[in-house]
Amino acid sequence: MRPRRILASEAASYAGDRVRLKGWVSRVRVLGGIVFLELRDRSGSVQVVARKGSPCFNTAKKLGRDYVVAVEGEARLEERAPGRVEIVAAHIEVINEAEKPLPLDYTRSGNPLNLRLDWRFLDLRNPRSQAALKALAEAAHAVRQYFRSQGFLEIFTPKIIGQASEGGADVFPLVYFGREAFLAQSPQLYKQLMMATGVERVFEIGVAFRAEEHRGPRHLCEFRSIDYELSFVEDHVEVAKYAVEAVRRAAEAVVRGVEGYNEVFGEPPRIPGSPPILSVDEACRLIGRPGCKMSAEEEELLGKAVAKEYGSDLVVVTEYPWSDRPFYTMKHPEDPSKTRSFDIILRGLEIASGSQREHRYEVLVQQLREKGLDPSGFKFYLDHFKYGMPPHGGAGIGLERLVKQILGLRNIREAVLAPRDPERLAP
Ligand code: AMO
Repeated sequence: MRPRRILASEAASYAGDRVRLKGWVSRVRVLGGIVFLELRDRSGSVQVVARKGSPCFNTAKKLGRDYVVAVEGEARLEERAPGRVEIVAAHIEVINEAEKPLPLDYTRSGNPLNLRLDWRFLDLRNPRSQAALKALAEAAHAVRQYFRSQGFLEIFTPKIIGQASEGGADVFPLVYFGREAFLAQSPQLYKQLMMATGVERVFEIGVAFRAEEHRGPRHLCEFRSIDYELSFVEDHVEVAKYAVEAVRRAAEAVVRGVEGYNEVFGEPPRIPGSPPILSVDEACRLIGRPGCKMSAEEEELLGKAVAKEYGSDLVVVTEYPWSDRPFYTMKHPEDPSKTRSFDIILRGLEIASGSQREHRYEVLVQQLREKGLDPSGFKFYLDHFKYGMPPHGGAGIGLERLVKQILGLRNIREAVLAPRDPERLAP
């Protein structure tokens, strides 16, 4: 009978048994009559030793880094070995070789990001790089659980659509059987239309496309957006509470789920039970720039000021000017130059944006016109506002931005499997 196949992390619990492992050689050292190998698999690494005289000694000596191998031998507790266990190899099979040198030495830190992204699937052999994928998965899972626990229905909206959901700019056009269509910038119109159905609460974790020319560390042309929408809201502050709680749950899940979070990524973000909520005007005064627009630089300044003043890494900024917000945003009842809107700034970067929506048909048509958009292009959306649309609101949280900020990464491209930006279409 063939010995049981185990994972590297399980070796200690099989001490004394003959076992089989499959994985990659991450290190080879030949010390006199012994070859020490480090064997890596999805669970971690274990030391493998091949002694002179063993039938696999010669094979072991010829192995190179990143060879794919199968090792059979006895698991043995050994004080001097990392993890206090090693596999004494009796048989080593080379499953596949790896050319030398690798185009990316993924074990090093400090590789240029572009090279890392060119060789993303070698880069992802590095546990720190992989941690970002784990963080994405943990954050998405926690957010999904949170919204479900609050009675939100998960929906899946189309990504090929007939009109620019966020208004004119930054759309990727495509030809759809001879007709003009676009890749969805957001599920905005559809999540709002779901409010007409009576479901009252929906969310989606889906892809969003933006043809933005930005090449900086915060923008992608394709990102994942966590969207939610709910009916019968009183105002935008009520809406924001769901985003804050989703962000908190995501951060907690990442810290819990990413192995060695603190050693690798440092202190987790501080998100108090009731984080500060400041109007744009108040936020601008706090950073000593009265009347500012909350540019990216001003968001950074605000992040620092709020951390100092409130001991919080998260701040909700409200009441953005009408001129800066999309047509569907409800204007402020007391001052129509402002809106019932908010952004969430985590560690000095906008990670979410939302509002109470305009649900009154005539006002909405008027707002489209004010933004220079043609209401006839939005007929399928607008018409539903005539037949019993409740007051509602919602927000979109950028998943990659969220993970970037939770991990403290410098560039959003590190927080995505295969980034799409104006230059990059491969891998
Ligand atoms: P907005 O356009 O602000 O709002 O987007 C919501 C959130 O999505 C993220 N995001 C991006 N992430 C990476 N690259 C980009 N190019 C990019 N653009 C946006 C950000 C941002 O806060 N429909 C509204 C949301 C709503 O009101 O419900 C919307 O899309 O984290």
